[in-house]
Amino acid sequence: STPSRPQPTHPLAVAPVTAPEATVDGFVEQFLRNLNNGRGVALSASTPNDRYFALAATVRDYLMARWLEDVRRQRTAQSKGVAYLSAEYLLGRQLDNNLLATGLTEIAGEALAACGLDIDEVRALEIEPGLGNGGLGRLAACFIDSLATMGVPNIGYGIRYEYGIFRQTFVDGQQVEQADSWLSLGSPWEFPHPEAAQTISFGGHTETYDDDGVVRSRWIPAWNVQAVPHNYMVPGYHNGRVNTLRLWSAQATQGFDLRTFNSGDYQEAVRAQTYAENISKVLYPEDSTPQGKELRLQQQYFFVAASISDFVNLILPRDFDLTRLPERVIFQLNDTHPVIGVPELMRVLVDEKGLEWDAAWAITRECFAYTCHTLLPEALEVWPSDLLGRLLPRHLEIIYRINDEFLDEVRERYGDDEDRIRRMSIIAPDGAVRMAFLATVAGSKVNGVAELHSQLLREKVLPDFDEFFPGKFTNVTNGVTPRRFVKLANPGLSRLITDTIGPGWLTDLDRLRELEPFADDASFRQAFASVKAANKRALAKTLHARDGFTVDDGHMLDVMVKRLHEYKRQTLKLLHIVSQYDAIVSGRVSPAEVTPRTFVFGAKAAPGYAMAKRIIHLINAVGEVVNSDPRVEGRLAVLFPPNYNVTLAERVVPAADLSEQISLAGKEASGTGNMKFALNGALTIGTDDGANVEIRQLVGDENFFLFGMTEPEVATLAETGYHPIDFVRADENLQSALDLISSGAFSCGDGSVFEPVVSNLVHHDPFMALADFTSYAAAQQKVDALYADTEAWTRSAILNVARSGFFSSDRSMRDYIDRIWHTPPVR
Ligand code: 73E
Repeated sequence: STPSRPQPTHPLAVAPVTAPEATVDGFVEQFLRNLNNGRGVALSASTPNDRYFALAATVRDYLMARWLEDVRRQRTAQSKGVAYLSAEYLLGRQLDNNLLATGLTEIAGEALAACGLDIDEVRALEIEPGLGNGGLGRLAACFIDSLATMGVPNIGYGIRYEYGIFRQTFVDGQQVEQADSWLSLGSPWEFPHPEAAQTISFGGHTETYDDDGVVRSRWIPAWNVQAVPHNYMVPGYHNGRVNTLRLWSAQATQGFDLRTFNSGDYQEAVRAQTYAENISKVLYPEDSTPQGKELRLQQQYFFVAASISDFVNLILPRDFDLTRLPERVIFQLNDTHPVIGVPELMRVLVDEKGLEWDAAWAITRECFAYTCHTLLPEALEVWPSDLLGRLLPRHLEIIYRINDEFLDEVRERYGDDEDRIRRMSIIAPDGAVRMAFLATVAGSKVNGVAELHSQLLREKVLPDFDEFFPGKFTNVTNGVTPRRFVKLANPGLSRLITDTIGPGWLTDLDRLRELEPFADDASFRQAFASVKAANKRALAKTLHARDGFTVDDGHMLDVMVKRLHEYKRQTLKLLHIVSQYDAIVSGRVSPAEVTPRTFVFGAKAAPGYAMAKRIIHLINAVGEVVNSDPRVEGRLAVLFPPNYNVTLAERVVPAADLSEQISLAGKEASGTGNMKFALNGALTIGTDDGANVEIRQLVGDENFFLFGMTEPEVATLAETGYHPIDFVRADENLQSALDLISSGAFSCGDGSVFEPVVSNLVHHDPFMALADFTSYAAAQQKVDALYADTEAWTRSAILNVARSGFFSSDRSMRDYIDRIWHTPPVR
């Protein structure tokens, strides 16, 4: 039943919602009101958590009027919006970002000071919502920031995991995972609406029935759960716009079974509830690997079905003509995780709304677009048909029909080319459903995330589809939000930029080009270098407080932060560190000849990825030995702060001198850390992979340290047969670095500890780290040479900043709008 609409008579009740006054007094008043009325405490009796909540609530209050207005506008306007479907949003802390968006940072600081509080202490209490694994989830967060800032109507849909990405600790150098109970103290940023829950069904069977002479199919599900929306504000930067992020939480349809409970079987009484609520319990801690788990498919369907129903049944007007759905929405599929939405929209249109199959298919094909984020063939999701059929029987039927009709079209075009039909079938020979194929057939567009990636996607992963669907494939190179990753993370650089080129660049990042001439200005270089030095000191302070580390002032900061994966090649970096250490301790070079460097690693390994965990152990072991060996004379240090996350990234990125982007060419789809570093004035040492290619093109060869095989060279080597041992024999530094590890130098003399890592490299080396070692070491020598010339280095660093404006996620959003979404131009 529809709730009755209120009929207000009081003038206040019909007036638009207003924000508190944007003054220190106004802020203090609102803050105290939130503390007293919201938390039920007096200032004098408040805990730090009370203050954090009251501060967050106050910032929210300033955004509320705009949010309500934007929600209203987006409902009444008949314009097309973007519904971004993503299983991950790696948001980072909200307080600072929302203060920045509202322009209240200074007022809030003064207001809290007037209450006798230090805003920095309050701010430090925020636990970031780690609802993502890495780049893919962080990209989604950057995109919704950009859309709000550009004033593009958008709703982000995802899952409110009760536990986000695990908290990483090290015990004896080994990764130990802890649950990320980010909600244990509550979350001040979310608005739960249990009354607006959607019912999501699973299991059961299908049956056919006669609908006025037409045979139709319907789904008789076996069980269901409630999807409870939790709304988050997504404020634009200084534009008064606020979009919505809607994350779904699973709740049991019925609470617990009272009769069973009273009979004494407590566990049985809550079994169904526990089962249902497990769906949104925890984020899968995988990155770039498929996870063929039933619960994961449940999660995917759960949030996608809730989101589609939300849009179709609640956001659209009741009498909306669904044949016009493509005029109102584009569902952007963030990788294959939400692709089950394709058969779900078909089911809604055909089974629930009574549309004809062909009409529904025409609508569906226009309403979806698919972004692929990987090239690793093993990372393309497939669902065994028995699993899919058990959990979602009607969807499997729909997928079969989509596939049958698609393969008919293929036959029509190519005749009985059975080989091609087998290659292109959405259903694999073993019966599994290939979700990337389904997304490609259904999507109006398919995009990769960097030029090289999109090219390889077309040529190597989906060539038959590229031929079959001319014009369907496109590229949108990733980007990052400069609000969080320049302005918030690097206030010193931001101030220097504004002092130099004036304001406005933060929403028009190409304007960084105006910094170019200042690369030749000695006083600007000096100011730039002192910002970098201050950022390094700030990082040193953070790492000292957080992990007890000391960072030497004079060191180059050489940083590799990203998920631990063999294709990213943390081992390549590590072998180079070991070889430098080896050169010192064996007396081949004196410490004085070595450029003082601190190597910073940050990386989580998927809990089930044994090799990745061993590599983490090895990095820590090498650090322990190198850092304490007096023969090194403090010239080299290896720091591996645990639990790298967005909050730490905001400290590490602005402090870095050198950015390590050293994946095997053809494996890293794009990378986005690479962009963050370049924008903050780090130079990149990198392969010709992912977005590195575009970074190098833009910043110029002379401001980028390129090394390693190109993708075609990698392909040729793989074809002709790769024998890592040949490369070991050809480089004695490499040989002795490997020998040193094998000798037990980093494992108390016990060579067996890291033997699996060494033998995997020497005998298999699936990502060809050894083949690129010599070239990598040579590039590192060039790094040392340039670093020795402080002025030249700073000049290059400035040019990296000036030429990286392209990597704003605002530009990515413009490209999506132009090439894929065709949403109306931004006002
Ligand atoms: O190259 C990155 C890319 O920059 C890629 O590895 C990453 O997405 C980033 C953003 O486009 C990515 N993550 C995943 N696949 N590609 C993934 C796969 C399964 C689960 C979680 C994440």
